[in-house]
Amino acid sequence: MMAYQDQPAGGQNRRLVVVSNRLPVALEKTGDKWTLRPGAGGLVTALAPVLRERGGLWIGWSGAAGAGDEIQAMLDAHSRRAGYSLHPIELDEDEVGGYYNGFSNEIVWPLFHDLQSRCRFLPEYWRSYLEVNFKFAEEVARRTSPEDFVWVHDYHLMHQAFFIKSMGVKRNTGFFLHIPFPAPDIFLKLPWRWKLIQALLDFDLLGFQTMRDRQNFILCARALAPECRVKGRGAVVTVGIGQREARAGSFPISIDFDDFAGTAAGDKVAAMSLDIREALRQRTLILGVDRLDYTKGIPERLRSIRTTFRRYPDLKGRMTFIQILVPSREAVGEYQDLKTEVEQLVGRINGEFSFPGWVPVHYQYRSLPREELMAYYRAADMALVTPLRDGMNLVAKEYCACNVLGNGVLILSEFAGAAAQLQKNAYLVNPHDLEGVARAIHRTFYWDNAERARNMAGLRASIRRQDIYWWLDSFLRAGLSGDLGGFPAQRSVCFAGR
Ligand code: ADQ
Repeated sequence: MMAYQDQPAGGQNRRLVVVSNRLPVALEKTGDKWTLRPGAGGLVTALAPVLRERGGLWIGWSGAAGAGDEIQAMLDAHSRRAGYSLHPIELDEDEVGGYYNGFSNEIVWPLFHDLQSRCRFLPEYWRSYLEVNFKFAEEVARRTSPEDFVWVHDYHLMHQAFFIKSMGVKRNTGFFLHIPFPAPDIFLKLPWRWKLIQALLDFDLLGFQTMRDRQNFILCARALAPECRVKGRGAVVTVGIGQREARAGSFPISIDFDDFAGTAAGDKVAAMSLDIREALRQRTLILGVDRLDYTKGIPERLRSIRTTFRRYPDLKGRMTFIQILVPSREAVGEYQDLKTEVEQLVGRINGEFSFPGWVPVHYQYRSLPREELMAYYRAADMALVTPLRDGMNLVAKEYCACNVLGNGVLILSEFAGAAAQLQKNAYLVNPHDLEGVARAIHRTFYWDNAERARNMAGLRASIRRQDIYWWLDSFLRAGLSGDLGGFPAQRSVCFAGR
């Protein structure tokens, strides 16, 4: 019999409990020995002070199978240093196959990015997803008290509130979806659509990246239950079906602007950035930075670059495109095929256009150290951020924050969540429209300094104003008290044109 803490734990008022698929650390085995590397992403950096202050807890899969006591000892030592606890969930091979590789990455990931033809709707994936969600929920119930705020992250764990409730345990729960929520035409393909909508409505607060995602969620709920109620207007509304009721809002995630801008302005990054520019002989540098993923539109982007040089020969020899890809999901066949496709395209484009002293496309397949990545951002005259669909896309924001000279150009897909916030000063494109993207590159290549400076200043001001701390504060305020004073509703994106 499990012991749930249904009485408030003394002195632990409203702890923050974060639940995510992975713990914010990387565990690696070299020979017989495990090592732990703390996570360095924006989410961990932003959450760490709140977790420390409130005496928080982070629950997630350790990513390391069969390590047992050794891992726990390392996590305990890390917890003491970090000032909040890490609690690992162990998953066996079948669970990883069904819940993670299967349901999460072969169903939800493609479906929610509008790529339903890539989905494998296997019933065994669904069963495994439920079992693992139940396993997580049991730990959450066991390790938390009714006073805590339980904040669940992302599409792997959409059934947390449902299972916590079905155990008869009362918790204040919030959920943030980092990826898009699809429109009904797409979502309704999911065989377990009704169960998923109901499970999401078991959370107290649902956070989406954009108004469009929240609207899609409401449209899907209405399509399945015409009696669905929506109360209120603005940033957070209440959505209910029968006994279930959740508040739903849009909370666009961001980056630690000051940290990126400060480091990028420093001497080390400045020197590295100069080296990059000199190596390219001061040609205009256009940059793409992505995790290798089919949602990021990388082959489409390369085809747009090819179209640019075919259509606008005046740019030949004057512009270099650098594409940096961080390896991701390397064991999955589809990702290996994508890597091959990208490499073949790079080869073909360089074969078609290169001449002595100029190679149009430079390609790197590796994870870059933070300062090196910032040096590329700082050096780039233009960033080409053209996902086919993206929850937010932090690369777009990181690029602007690092553009400390204020003369860069952001060409941004209208299907990235970031477009809703940045549309005024980014050049929006449809990533499927190769000629449209080529036109955007050609036009912005000739933008004068004043136009570049005006737009970049607008982009940087907007990202600075709504940074990761603003995001965190908005979500926690909505989750803990419902107080949303001063939190404006987000605009929806205007498309580039017909
Ligand atoms: P991702 O799909 O991973 O995140 P994104 O928001 O672009 O996408 O973040 C990628 C991160 O990887 C960035 O912080 C970037 O700096 C880093 N990165 C990329 N290439 C790199 C390289 N070669 N070397 C080192 N680092 C590299 C998901 C959703 C997004 C959403 C985020 C946050 O898919 O839509 O914005 O979560 O909610």
